[in-house]
Amino acid sequence: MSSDTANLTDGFNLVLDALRLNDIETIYGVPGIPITDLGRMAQARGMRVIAFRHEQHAGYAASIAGYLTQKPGVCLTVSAPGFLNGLTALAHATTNCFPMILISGSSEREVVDLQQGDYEEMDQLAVAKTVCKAAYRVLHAQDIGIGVARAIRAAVSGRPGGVYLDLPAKLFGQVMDADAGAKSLVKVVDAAPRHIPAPAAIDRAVELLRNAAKPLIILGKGAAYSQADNDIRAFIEKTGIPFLPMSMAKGLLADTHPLSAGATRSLVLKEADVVMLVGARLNWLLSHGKGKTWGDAGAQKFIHVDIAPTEMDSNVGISAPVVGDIASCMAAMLARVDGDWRQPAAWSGEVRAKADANIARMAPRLQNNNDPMDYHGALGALRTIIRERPDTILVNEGANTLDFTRSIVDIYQPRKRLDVGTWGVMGIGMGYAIAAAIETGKPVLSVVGDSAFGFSGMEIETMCRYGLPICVVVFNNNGIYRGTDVNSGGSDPAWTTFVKNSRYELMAQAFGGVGVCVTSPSELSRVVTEAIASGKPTLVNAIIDEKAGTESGRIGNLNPQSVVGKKS
Ligand code: OXT
Ligand code: ADP
Ligand code: MG
Repeated sequence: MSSDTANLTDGFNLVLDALRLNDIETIYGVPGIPITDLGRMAQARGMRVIAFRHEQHAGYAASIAGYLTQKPGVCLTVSAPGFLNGLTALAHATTNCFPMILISGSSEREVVDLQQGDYEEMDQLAVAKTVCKAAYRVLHAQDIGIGVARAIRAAVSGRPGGVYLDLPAKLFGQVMDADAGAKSLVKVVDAAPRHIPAPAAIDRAVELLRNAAKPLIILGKGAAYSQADNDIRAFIEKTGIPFLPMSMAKGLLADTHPLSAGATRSLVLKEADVVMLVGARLNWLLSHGKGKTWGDAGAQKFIHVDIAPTEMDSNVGISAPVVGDIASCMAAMLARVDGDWRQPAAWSGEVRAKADANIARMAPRLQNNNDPMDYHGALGALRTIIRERPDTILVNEGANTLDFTRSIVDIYQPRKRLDVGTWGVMGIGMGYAIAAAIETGKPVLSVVGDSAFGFSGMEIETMCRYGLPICVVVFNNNGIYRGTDVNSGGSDPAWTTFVKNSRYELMAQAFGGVGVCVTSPSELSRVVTEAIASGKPTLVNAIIDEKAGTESGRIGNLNPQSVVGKKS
């Protein structure tokens, strides 16, 4: 630094100072004008900058980093097209209640607002506002501290979500006195304040549960996010109430726990008389709390534990709303479980018996060593691997690949299953796997359909470049749902199919990783075990019988049907 700039700071430095002051040390992104030097300077300071091949995957990485750490994951992009690529992930973070900040460089306000055709011109702030929890723009270097503080607080407080921070190119070069700059920074105090539930709300909920004959606790990813693992487990074990985990809440208590109703979902949803939702919304994944899934009669009473008051009564009336942060709510409820709590033994016995019968029925199918594999044989092998290495993080996307993995592969520890979430989105695979490895240092096993993989496959290079301990298993059945579709109207391939016998494993080899093709469960087991033990970035092309899947997996009922039929 020359002597005439020694007492100065600038926008570049202030942005990084503000992030570091708030313990944000990792940035996911893609470089380019006007943020390339920001990334270089972050690296020079020892921050981790994880550069992806496409902003969407950097964004998904940031979103799941937020979920895993309770700190906002940061994604950094260039203006207009880079910003738009990151925006899908920002919307995804908001929809899934993950804290994330999308920071995008933007073009010059004066030119953008007069629509004079600047480089990558776009009113990014206006576009972002529609899909995130909050959006801010900083125009002056002295406001960077406040802008970053507001973004952090908005992302993690209350219901977590995505926040957009717009930083115009000119801001980065703005200089100011270094002391004044340091003073302008804000260390956010108590970014996610506890929301203590009202005692009367706890009374109401506990009374309902105490008097229920067939109570059920549904755990959602909000419960997993809250990291109230011990109190949630203690509450369930002390009350003896069966629990049903939503997919990303699997492992909060082990799937093999005697009170787990995961293997008898339809029975418990139909029969329960009091249902307590903890960090799970009554959205499509729970059939909106009504209809056939719930036994049609609408006889259940609901207790809903959630930080968002407006979530109450969203789909059905809630008899006992408990509004607060889950850690505070569960601590308060646990304190109310006394020695004379009567556990619903007849009900939990009924649930266990049905779950055990379903598990026993599935068991023989998981042992098969068919070549080519079906989903059960392949997942039977992977299930054993996770049982032996329960600290492994499982990332999962696809249709059949998703649904079979969810029910077959048991999870034993909290926040060890990451999947497509509220939107059922394809493309989270590589971003999630990379962030999970970076943020936790644990091995990652990513089980993805061949279609799902295609959405983020180029990030295999990112995985290899950073040498991450990720094993990606592509379930290759030559297509979306199945590989057998035919186009009845011409010579083009059916639009659900891919090139048959594609050599996905070569993609890892191309970038110096390990790439292997397997056709039987025993080979799959050997190769994945080796990959996890070695920690080497690996891609396994697992050939699955192309006839084995079904249309849309378990949610085929959501496909609209034509009453008219095909017309040529
Ligand atoms: O009790 P019952 O009898 O009901 O039984 C249940 C459990 O009790 C029992 N069970 C068990 N039995 C024995 N043992 C054990 N351990 C056990 N555990 C459970 O099993 C059943 C089922 O249990 P489950 O799963 O808990 O219950 P259920 O009824 O299924 O739960 C309902 C739901 C809704 C909660 C659940 O189904 C769910 O979570 N579903 C999520 C579905 C989802 O999100 N799917 C992804 C989207 S599909 C589609 O949209 C796709 N696209 C379009 C597209 C997307 N999505 N995104 C973008 C950006 N663009 C386009 C595409 C392109 S999928 C897709 C690609 C697909 O192709 P791939 O090649 O990737 O994948 P393949 O299909 O493999 O080819
Ligand atoms: P799932 O898909 O697993 O059912 P959802 O995403 O539908 O879960 O629901 C998550 C819910 O958890 C959201 O309604 C959100 O407001 C809530 N939530 C997230 N974090 C907390 C927290 N710390 N305390 C209370 N509620 C939370
Ligand atoms: Mg497929």
